[in-house]
Amino acid sequence: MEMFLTIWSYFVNNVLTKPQYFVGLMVLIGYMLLRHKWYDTLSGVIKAVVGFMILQVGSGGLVSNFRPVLVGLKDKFQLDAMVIDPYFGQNAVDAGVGEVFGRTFGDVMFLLLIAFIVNILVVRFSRITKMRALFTTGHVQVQQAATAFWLILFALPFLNNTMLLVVMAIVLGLYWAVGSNLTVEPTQDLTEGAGFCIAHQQMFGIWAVAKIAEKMGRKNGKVRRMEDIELPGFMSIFNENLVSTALLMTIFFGAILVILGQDYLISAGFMSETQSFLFYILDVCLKFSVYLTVLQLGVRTFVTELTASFQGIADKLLPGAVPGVDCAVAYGFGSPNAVPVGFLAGALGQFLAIIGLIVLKSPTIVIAGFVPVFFDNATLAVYANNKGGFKAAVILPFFAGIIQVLGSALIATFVGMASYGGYLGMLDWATIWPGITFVLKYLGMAGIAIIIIVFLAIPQLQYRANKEGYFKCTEDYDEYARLKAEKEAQRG
Ligand code: ASC
Repeated sequence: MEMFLTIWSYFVNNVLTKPQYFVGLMVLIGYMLLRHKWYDTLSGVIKAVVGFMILQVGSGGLVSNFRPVLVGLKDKFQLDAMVIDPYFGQNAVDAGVGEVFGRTFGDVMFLLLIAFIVNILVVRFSRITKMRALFTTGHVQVQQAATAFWLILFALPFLNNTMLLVVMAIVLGLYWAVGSNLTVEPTQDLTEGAGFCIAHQQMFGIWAVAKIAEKMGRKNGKVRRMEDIELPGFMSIFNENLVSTALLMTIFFGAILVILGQDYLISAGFMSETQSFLFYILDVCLKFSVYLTVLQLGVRTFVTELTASFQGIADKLLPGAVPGVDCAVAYGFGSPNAVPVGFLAGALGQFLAIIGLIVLKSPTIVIAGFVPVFFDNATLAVYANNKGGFKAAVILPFFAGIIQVLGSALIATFVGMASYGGYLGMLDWATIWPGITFVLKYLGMAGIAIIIIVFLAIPQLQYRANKEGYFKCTEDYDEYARLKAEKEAQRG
């Protein structure tokens, strides 16, 4: 017994609470089950562990780089400034979960594993659950598991650890399964049956935008898409993540650093007296791009192994299911112009909402992060354009931008994440997840039941609305499209 306890605590201290080794262990088990060659398994495990360590370098850098702005705004104006961005959100959880709840990021990785198993199980029984999609976007799963962990722990502090983990895993696993399932039809329509759906951070958003855009398109008679509209060439600079991050951060943080002023930054010890103020600002702002790039490299390196080792297992277990993939995959379909247009419309919405927060003296000020403003709104625009044309692709991301800021400010202040400098900030996490958090917080056990029932009901309602075509959509898209056209002709 004594020996078992010693081994267990060694395992907990060195593997379970050290995400880099925990991810490595998951990959090891996955590849061993798949009977991969020993050297492929070894290489996968190394990539998983080292990839996670690279991510830690990036996220550590972001935290220290963000410090002058956070500390400065607090000191000078008693403001909590918070970046809405999945990586900043993940960081905030990493930084705060120990201090606030006495938990570690290792717990988050464990939640991810169990929630993913929930997703696999409900898709395994898709004839009953009507859920057809497996969430495979691992880096997003890490960010979402981290945020869901905080939100649910905040809402249900009275549950013991095991119950809490079970509730979290069911809610998060159902969100993955139900959300990605909602994107099946719009994505199959966009790609004319390419056989994937979206597993990202705006899945309910995609569904809602597709529905609203369809109505807008119908009302206007013929759908006027942006395929033939020419954009000025300079917009192409926003196609590159690294460049846009540098530009956006220089504009936002540059402005804040100028407002904080050289004197404050020197007196607080952030900058030395001999340093040029201009180059200090450039240094700080451009480093965001550096650390984000490092962090993304780390994520990509370990996630590839994580999903590959899991995917093989899923393939054997889940015939007929479609994989949910990164939202950026959708940019290869529809109009390429929808991407920058959605980004700019969303950015305008976000900026207006941020000005609103400042004018109304909100206790939390939001700083636009690159990932929501770009990936959310560009994605929404691709779907809006496909279903409703140019107008829908401008108007809907604009409102999404406003919601991303206001919803995130509200929930992050409420649950205390704002003081750790970041919140996930993508559309579903500024709408659906605040809703889930409020229901759990105020209705307790009844809230848990309501959320699970609603999640289970959504795919059933989708199925009821189209019994004949529902499974055809993933299994035989041409037949699905034929049935749909027939129905529409009948409707006139
Ligand atoms: C995210 C996230 C990213 C991007 C990427 C888009 O939510 O964490 O790195 O969006 O997945 O392709």
